[in-house]
Amino acid sequence: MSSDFVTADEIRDRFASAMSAMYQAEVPQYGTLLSLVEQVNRQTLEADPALAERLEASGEHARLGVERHGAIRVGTAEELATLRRLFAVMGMFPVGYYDLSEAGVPVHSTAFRPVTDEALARNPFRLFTSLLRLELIEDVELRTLASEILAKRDIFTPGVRELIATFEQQGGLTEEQAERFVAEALETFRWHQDATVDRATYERLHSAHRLIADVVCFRGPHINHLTPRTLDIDEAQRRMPEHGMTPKAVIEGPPRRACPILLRQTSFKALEETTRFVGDAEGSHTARFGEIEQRGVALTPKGRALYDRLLGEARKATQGLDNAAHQARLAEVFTDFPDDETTLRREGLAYFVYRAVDEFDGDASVEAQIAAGKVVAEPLTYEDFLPVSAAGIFQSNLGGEESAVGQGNANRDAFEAALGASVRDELELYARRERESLAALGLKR
Ligand code: OOG
Ligand code: NI
Repeated sequence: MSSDFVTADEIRDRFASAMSAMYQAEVPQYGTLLSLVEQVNRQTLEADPALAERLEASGEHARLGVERHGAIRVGTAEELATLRRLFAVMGMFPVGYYDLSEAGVPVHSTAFRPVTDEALARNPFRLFTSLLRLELIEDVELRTLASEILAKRDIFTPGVRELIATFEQQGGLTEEQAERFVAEALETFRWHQDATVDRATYERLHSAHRLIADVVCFRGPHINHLTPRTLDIDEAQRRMPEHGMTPKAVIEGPPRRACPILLRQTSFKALEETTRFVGDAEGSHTARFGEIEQRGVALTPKGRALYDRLLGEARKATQGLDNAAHQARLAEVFTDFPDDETTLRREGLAYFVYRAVDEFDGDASVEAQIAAGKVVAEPLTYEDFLPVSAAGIFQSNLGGEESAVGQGNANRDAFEAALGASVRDELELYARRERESLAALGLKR
């Protein structure tokens, strides 16, 4: 009797809010960040009623206050594959493949997230999930040591393992099971002050790469940040220091635009935290940080190619600049990117969904109906991540160190083998949503 089951959307919504509460208790600055973003969003909407109206109409306004993404890093294929099953309970599926070895970070990643319009509108909670690539560690002895340590831990509670299996057998969870599931699942992402290794081992792994120590030496994949969505990242970044947060040097991603594209992100530095090692030695570890993001329209492959080309050009010219100069230079380079919705749409640079605002018949061309005021095109929000930005965030929180760990070593097949499934193509998801919105209206482009 499927009607007795709690929906996946409901479980995800409860889990996201439990995760947010846990992170607020663990990292008080995150609470400060949330109120700052809330304040900026409120003021942005007050100052721009047209934006407010539009977010209301598209259903984005309702999700704004609950919208977060988080990030975790795991060490083994079994951990990743079990996470895939765990997230499926909450209607979150692996979307996209990100190769971070390109930037000297020995991981590859995907994002677990909801994929349908309804699910995204309800709560788009996403988790950027990275798998450590031990094969990129050159020192064989160290590699063996790391995998032996990882083999000894279980990052899941027996309870959550049981409930995942129950979900897979029943096709859903009852109210009582859902409640237990949220509580048990949360345990996996909790911060543990106690390391699983002695201090010498930690230091050995740490000196190979900070990230290796972070993944290998603890009992679980502590959530390392939770990111609220702001409507004005420049303003939020500007106000961070007033609230005791030191933002990273530059905002990642595209520059400020009239029609925001993709994703802009900034973070504040990780906190130094006391860690207790096996044998009782004390030390410190930087694991958690804060991040905010502003989301814009999803780009088509053509739009994305233009974005990547311009970002590459700007990169050469922005090395070492402070944020103001960096943004100014970026804005100059990006004048080659159209910045009005009509052009973005007509040139096939961005994805839109189409909605009828009045009855219409006759002409099946979408342009004709838009011109007649019968149909509106709304930009589809980008729900994913950007590898160059992610690398910048990783680096900022790894103390800015660059290392030569196996650069340019994408291996999607190995990632999918570990995951036990293939990742969905994010572009195909946007294209389908656009196509279906047109089909529902019986229109052609
Ligand atoms: C993930 C960094 C990437 C983002 O928003 O691009 C990321 C990590 O540090 O584990 O969160
Ligand atoms: Ni992030």
